[in-house]
Amino acid sequence: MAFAFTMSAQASEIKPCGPLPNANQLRWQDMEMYAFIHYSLNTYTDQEWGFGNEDPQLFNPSDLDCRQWARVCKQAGMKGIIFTAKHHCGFCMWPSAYTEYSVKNSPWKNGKGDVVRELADACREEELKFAVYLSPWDRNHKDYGKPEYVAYFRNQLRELLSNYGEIFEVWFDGANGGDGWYGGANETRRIDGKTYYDWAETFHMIRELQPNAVIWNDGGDRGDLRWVGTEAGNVGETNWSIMPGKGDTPYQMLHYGVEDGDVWCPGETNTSIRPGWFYHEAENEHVKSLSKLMDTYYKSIGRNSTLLLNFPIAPNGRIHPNDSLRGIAFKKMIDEVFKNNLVKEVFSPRLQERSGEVTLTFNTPTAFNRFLAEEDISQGQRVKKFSLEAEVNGQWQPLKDALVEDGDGLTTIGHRRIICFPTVTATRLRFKITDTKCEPIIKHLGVYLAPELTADIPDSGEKKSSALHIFFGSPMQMFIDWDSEQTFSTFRYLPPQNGQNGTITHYSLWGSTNWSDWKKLASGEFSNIVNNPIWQTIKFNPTKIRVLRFEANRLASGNRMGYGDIEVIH
Ligand code: FUL
Repeated sequence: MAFAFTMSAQASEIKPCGPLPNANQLRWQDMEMYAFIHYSLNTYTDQEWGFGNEDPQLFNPSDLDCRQWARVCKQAGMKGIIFTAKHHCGFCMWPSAYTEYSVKNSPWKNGKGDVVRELADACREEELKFAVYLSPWDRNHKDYGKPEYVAYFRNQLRELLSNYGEIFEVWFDGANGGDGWYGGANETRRIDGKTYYDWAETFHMIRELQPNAVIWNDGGDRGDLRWVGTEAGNVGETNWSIMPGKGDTPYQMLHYGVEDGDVWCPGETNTSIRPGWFYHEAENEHVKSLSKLMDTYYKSIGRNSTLLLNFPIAPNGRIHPNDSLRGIAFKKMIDEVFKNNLVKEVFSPRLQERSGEVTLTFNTPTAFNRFLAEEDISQGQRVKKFSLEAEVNGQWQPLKDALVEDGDGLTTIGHRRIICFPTVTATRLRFKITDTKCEPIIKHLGVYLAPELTADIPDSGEKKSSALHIFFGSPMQMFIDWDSEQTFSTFRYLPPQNGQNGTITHYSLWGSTNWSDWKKLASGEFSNIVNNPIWQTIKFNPTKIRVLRFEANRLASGNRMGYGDIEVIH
């Protein structure tokens, strides 16, 4: 195979182009994939958000093993772990000196344990980096909403950043749901997320205590990286690592970045390996399928983002085998896809000016279905648009990104861009940069043949619902949302297969395109579902929706809706 450049690649002075990443951001982006671990009292109350009054006595894992978490994450290809040191419920997983609401008042290790310490040590043993999530919202603390709480929050952050070695990222959740226990007040408290926490002061402290850490923040003061506006596991196919330095961050901005901003602020795609962030036994069969995880990989790391993949901890204190097996299979599949780069030559061209072009020539017709390109982001993000063409039987044919519905999807490259398309057998591949902010600097190209994956493997534990983004608004209300509007006409519900607890007997189904105007699609009864718990099919007029709301109006027993599987059909 040979390269042919239509533009010469000579070393001229590199001209500056927009904001540049700093050393911390570059190091962080190179981590590519790292784990989230969600573990707290919620694990023992089967909740996603604790109210703040849950009893610390519930925290008594029989077999807590942070080394198992670290080993699983390492084998799943994760380069580090971010741990929920304190979630919204306020329970601290380390014995903070500033509260009694922590592991020190739990039966685990007679109150002498420290999960943050054990995990930090385990990460070091496995050569993983370590980081902390500290929820600014605290539904336990009596002073939440007053200045005293902000001092408390900073004290806790100081403990975490001073006592556990090097921290690679500090993660602040933007959620502020309002109601909570708040020391017994049991009320709704609203704060102004932009001013209440005085982030500038907190950031200053972080820079002092952990100068190599990157800061996550989703609004107000700009951190070093940004949320991508969804927890479904994808960022926009156009993804600029650039943001305005100030002001609000609407969804579009979080999801796509901006072409002309003044700060470097790349996206981090966070999602869970199962529907919830915390462990729920009812989700054991809903661990995301391999094809769904690969889809997430292409739509995060393959779109100039990092991937923060969550592994919940089960009540016994370990990662459940379904999650660990799937995580490890995910890493094996990534290795399999990228093991043989068909671009053999060492590649270091600087495609000049605004129309750089490379033609890769294969000696014999060669099959491939993935294209990869990387910009040298230390010099900024430059490429706006490119094209790909394959020469098949002497004819040039355009390739488009199969994971994008509208257009060809060939916009922006950044740290890494991966384009997936159906297998072609071609003699040449032409990569052309068609629009760029300034002289493009491409540092790496790859062409691969990935194995085909079926979306679902029957009876292997891979569920149809694992391809959906599902979450619960309440124990009786489930939401399913998509990135864009889709037309559906059928909803299918498989009740829990291990007893009637949570089985829905009466339901209503609603659709919306904007989360505020809801159209009733259907309501009724699932007849005989208790005696015969099989798939139930609801048909409705084809309707354009972005989000579905499935409500349980009555359950056969229990007080939380359950499901074996869900399917939504066009
Ligand atoms: C969200 C939180 O409310 C969830 O519980 C979870 O921690 C997720 C990572 O961020 O905003």
